[in-house]
Amino acid sequence: MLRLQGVGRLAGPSCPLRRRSATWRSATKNASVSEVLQLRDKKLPGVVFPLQGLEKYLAPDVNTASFRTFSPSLADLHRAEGFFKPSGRHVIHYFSSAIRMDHAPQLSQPEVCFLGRSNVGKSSLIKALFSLAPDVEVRVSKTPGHTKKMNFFKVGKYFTVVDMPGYGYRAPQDFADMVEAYLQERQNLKRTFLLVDSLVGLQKADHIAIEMLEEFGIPYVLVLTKIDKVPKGLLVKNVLEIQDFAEKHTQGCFPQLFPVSFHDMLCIR
Ligand SMILES: Nc1nc2c(ncn2[C@@H]2O[C@H](COP(=O)(O)OP(=O)(O)O)[C@@H](O)[C@H]2O)c(=O)[nH]1
Ligand SMILES: [Mg+2]
Repeated sequence: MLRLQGVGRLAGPSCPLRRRSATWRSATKNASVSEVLQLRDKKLPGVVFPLQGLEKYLAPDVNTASFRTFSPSLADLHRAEGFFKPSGRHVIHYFSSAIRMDHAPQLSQPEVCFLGRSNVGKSSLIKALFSLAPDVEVRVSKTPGHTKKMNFFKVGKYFTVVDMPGYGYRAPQDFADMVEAYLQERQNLKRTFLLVDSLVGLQKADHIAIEMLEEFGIPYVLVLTKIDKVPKGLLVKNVLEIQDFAEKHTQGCFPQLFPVSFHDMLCIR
C-alpha cells in the first residue's frame, strides 16, 4: 500500500509498449523501490514524497501539521513492496468481474477496494501497484465511464484488490447497483481507497461516497490523483481544503492524504 505515495510509476495511454505486457517490466521506469533509491539525491524526495517541497508555498500562519502527508520510511516501502512482487508461490492475477453484487465472487481473504469518480485514475493506480506483475491486465480508459464492472484481482493469498466502476459521470445507476451495494454488503472489505482528482478536489459525488463510508463504518483513505497536472498553488489549496474537511467532518478517514501522480513517468528507458 505504501507504494501509493508516488513510487508506483504509471504507464500512460500513449505508451507504445502498453499492450506488450511481456516487455513491460523492462520498460517501466522506477517500478521498484530499489530502482527509485538509485535516483539522484535531488530527485528522490520528489518521487517518494511528492508534496514535501510544497510547504514553501504556504503562508507563514498556516499550520503545517495538517499539511503533512503520510511519510513511510524506505524500509516500510520495501516491506510493502513485498506484497506486490510476484513469484512462483505468490501469484498476482486477475480473478473475475461482476456487474452486480450477486455476481461478485465469494472470497474469504481480506479485500481492499478503489473507489472514485469516473476517470479519476483508479485503474491507473492499480496498474501502478501491479507494475512488478506486468502480465496482470488492468484496463485504463481513454474515455470516462469505461469500467462498468467490479474487477477483482488476487494478490496471492494475502488480499484481493477491487477496481470499482466509476461513479458520477454518466453512471448514477452503477453507483446504486454496485458501489452502494458493495460497500454495504461486502463482509471481507477491510479498506477503501477513495480517489479524488487533485485538480478539482472533493465533488458532490465524492461527498456522497464519503457519507456512505461513514454511515457503513468502513475505514477509508483519501488518495489525491493526477498531482502532476495541477499548478502547485492550486494543489496546495486543494490539499488544505481536503485535509480540513477530513479533520472536521469525518470519523473513518485516515488522517493523511496519499498523493499519486504520473510525474517523471517515462515509457521507455
Ligand atoms: N496526468 C495524469 N493522468 C492520469 C493519472 N492517473 C490516471 N490518469 C489518466 O486519467 C485517465 C483515466 O484513468 P483511469 O485509470 O482509467 O481512470 P478510472 O476511470 O478512475 O479507472 C487515463 O487517461 C489515465 O491515463 C495521473 O496521476 N496523472
Ligand atoms: Mg477504471
